[in-house]
Amino acid sequence: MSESTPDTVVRTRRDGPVLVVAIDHPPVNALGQAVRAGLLAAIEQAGADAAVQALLIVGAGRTFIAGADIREFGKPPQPPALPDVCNRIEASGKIVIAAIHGPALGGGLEVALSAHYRLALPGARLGLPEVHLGLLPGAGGTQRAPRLMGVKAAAELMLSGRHLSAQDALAAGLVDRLADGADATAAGIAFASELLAAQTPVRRTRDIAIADRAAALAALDALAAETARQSRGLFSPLRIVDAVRAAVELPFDAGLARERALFVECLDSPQRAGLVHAFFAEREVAKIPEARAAAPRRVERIAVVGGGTMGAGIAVAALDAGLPVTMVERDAESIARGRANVAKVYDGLVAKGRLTADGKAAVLARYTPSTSYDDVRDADLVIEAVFEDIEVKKAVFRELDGVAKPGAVLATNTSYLDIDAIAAATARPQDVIGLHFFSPAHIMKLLEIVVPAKVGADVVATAFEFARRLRKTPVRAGVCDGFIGNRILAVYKQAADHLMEDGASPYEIDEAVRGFGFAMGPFQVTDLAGGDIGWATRKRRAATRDPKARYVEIADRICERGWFGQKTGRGFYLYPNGARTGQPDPEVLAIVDAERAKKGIVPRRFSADEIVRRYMAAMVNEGARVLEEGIALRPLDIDVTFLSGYGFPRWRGGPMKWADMQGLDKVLADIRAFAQEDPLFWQPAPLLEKLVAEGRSFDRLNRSA
Ligand code: 3H9
Repeated sequence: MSESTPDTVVRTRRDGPVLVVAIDHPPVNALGQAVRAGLLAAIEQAGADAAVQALLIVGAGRTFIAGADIREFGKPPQPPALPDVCNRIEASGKIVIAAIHGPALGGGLEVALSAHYRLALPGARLGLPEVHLGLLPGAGGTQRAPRLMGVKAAAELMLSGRHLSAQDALAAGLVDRLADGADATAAGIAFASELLAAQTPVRRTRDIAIADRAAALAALDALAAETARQSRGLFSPLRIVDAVRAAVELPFDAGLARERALFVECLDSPQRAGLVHAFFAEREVAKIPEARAAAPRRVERIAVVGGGTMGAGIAVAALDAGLPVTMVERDAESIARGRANVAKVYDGLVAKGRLTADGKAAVLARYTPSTSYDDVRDADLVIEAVFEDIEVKKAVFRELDGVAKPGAVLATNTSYLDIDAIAAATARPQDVIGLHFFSPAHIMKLLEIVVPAKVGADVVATAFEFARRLRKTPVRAGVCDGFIGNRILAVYKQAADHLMEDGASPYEIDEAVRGFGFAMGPFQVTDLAGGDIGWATRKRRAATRDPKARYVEIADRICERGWFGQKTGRGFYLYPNGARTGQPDPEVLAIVDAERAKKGIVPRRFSADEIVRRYMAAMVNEGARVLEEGIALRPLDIDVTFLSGYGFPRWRGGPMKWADMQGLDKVLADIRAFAQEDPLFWQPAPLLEKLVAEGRSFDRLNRSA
């Protein structure tokens, strides 16, 4: 991108009286400095050339313009600024037309709104998604969109960040005309010729008056109240409402100035840094060495072994991606349950009116239940999702080894177990990989792709390609107990248990963690997942646990009573009459007190801030260990794991980005202070100490990987 010059990224050519201005800046025609300069030069060129009567702006490739160049945010601004370019386009004395054939997003749509006329082709997608990056439209979008589509509709478009189709954009008033086909230049020239023939004058969006200001302001008040309730600490949504309010209350230029001031506030906010990090990290995760080294194998048919909640969720995810799925269970009763688990998902969609009965039948026609392993013969990929027990899994893989065709990828959905050992149960360890889905598997975005020692690079590449087809977010992980996510979870969960035993109630801990931005606290998560799951893991680990390590027994006491959370009506919380939201339980507090007394612990108070600092320090410290052991390739892989699978607040960018923004020295200082009480649990990770000593950040490791 750095070699781009204005004349290479913005090309102009004359077609009769029309100057065609084509933005050609792969991959997505983002409005970097050279593109902005090129657009400005094109406007000047048109103004100076008497033969030019109209300008047509088009985008080369699949995109019209994807918006401002996100990589430039946080760096010193380089002129010309986008708002100035947009104002200059609008001020043109010759008519300007934008012909949109693909995504016109953010600044890209703002360029189009500055044009005098807009044409959309079938592939067009129009939106102002800046809110997802912690921003607001900063090149006139908050002032021009309300003038074209109405104040309420414009504010809702910006607050949701959603994209409009060509049809919807026409109905909303954002475009003037639809055209068929995919050739925006030809359609645009035809439209321009028509406008010129009719001697259509320039039509500037800024000159459109906003109708019924009182109603518009009332609508904005209602939106502001709703946004304040729903945006859970997000910074930019309320500023969006303020900027749109300026469009109603102020003259156009004063409105632009207000928009600019609010945009800069958002640009400078740590939330913007976190959200932009998340945007790029989610795209970087798929860039792994194996994908560069090998081509994926073909996957046309898949088989799932196991029809429980996980197996059914995986089957649905694959069916939704258009793949035929065979599900194998050991007997008629189990396969009937598996089939019911799959059908239940589609019945739910039919009940909500999101799928027709015919649509359901069409999907289920691709689903084949079976009680015979012979039916996996044709599968290109087999995913095992049976009971979480190493001997059971090995037996399944031995069986698969006997029937699967040569070259089939054999995947296990284990969340903790040793995949090298599972692979060794077959004569083809090069084909065995981990695909760790998260429950519910057809909804959760995260897919940990776990890479055992002997697996072939092409199998890893196949798994990433499969994730892409399923529209999952894949993260590459190495083999260890819990891989990236559950391994780190186990450690910060222990920090939460220590806090509980030392004096904070589970309810205070959950509240502090929610205050940080997580959707749920750790004890709510335990209740939702089922306390018995963690209990089984703790029992499994009991034999290998360091006898000197601190072990909190409170959760065991709760499980011993059969209180496994929501599904049993009580866990850490009470769920009377099947309630989904729990209530604090005085009996749980009594159990906590009794356990403290047993160990002679005198409870002390923890502020919400201290709870969060301990919780996060444990997460970051274990994250650093996961990195130095090579379980995660880069810090960003840990960030994406937590953003897409563990409810980590997106605007904080992920745990490692959060640590960078705090300052790694501060996080390390906390760990050292906590180590005064428990030096075994709070041993600083050597990588964290090294980075602090060298004055480096996790982000530096992202860039050097
Ligand atoms: C804005 O406009 C602010 C203004 O209001 C005010 C300014 C003053 N910049 O997603 P993909 C890269 S804020 C730089 O995989 P797809 C992306 O990282 C902006 N780079 O493709 C990837 O790079 P790589 C508002 C960008 O086909 C490559 O392009 N706009 C940008 O699945 C391909 O991306 C948005 O928020 C960018 N703006 O989807 C739109 N966009 O190959 C953000 C993408 O090295 N973009 N890249 O990994 C999108 O939503 C999708 O990229 C898009 C294409 C739908 C366009």
